[in-house]
Amino acid sequence: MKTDRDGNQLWDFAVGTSADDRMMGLLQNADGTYTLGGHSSGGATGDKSSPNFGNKDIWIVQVSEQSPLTISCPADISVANDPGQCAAIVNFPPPVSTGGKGAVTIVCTPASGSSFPVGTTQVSCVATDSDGITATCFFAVTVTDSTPPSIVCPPDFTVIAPLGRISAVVNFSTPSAIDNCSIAAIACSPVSGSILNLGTTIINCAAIDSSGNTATCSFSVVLLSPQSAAQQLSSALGQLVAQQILNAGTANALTVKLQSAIQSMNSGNGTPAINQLNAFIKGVNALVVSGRLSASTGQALIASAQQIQSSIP
Ligand SMILES: [Ca+2]
Repeated sequence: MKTDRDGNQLWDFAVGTSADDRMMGLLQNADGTYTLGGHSSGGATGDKSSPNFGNKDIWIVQVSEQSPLTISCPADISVANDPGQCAAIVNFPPPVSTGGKGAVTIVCTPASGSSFPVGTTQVSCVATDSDGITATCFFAVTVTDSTPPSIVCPPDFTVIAPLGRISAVVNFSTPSAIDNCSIAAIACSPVSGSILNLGTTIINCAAIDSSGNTATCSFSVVLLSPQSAAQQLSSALGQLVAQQILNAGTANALTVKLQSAIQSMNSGNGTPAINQLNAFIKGVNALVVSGRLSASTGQALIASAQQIQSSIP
């Protein structure tokens, strides 16, 4: 220990082993350091790295009154992620060091300006003086994912309920979702495979990322009775007339077949309805073959009629 003339402590310093160590003399050197001489009966313990060579080994120790090396880290940092990244480039002020001998270098790991992943990263900073003495401090960099996912719902669609039913099981594909980090869950309400009633049902879907940010989308499912589907097909024929793609007489011959099918279905007679829809399909085919209807338009009408047929048990 060194004190000033008034007995105030200026610094203290301890060196020794776990055994009996004694300081026998002290010299102040011209460079401000001190040389301590003494003997020790201790082995390789404490500050001594060599084994004991006899009863009392001579020690010569040089100490300086250099103030101890300290390092002070910046405060913890919290930032949002960089756009589109599950990370952020974070710059932080350099730590401040005091004391030590000679030039002091400070190295932080990770360095300022590094890309920090979402989450909390511990940064360690080490100050090293010219004697190789080090001091270390730590602080935390927390990057928060504030970017919600992107979600895309399936397109709206129409399905036909089984003849005579007011509801049906409806399946649909899961929405697609992407995120700058990762998607934790995608869910829809009602879920795919639910029993939906006739009419329009809005399906609401949401994606949540691993940080709890959410995105939503919705789509509609229209559940038609086969009669309603046949009526829509009948309306489609009317539009073809309005667009002068079909003449009224030709369209009417097809409409009559659809109306017969509707009446049969209203009476709960499935087989005649299937036959009347077959007659409709045959009529459309004849128009395509004779070139009075394009193949694509004809195929669309036939596909609709077949869809209605498939809903008749
Ligand atoms: Ca995100």
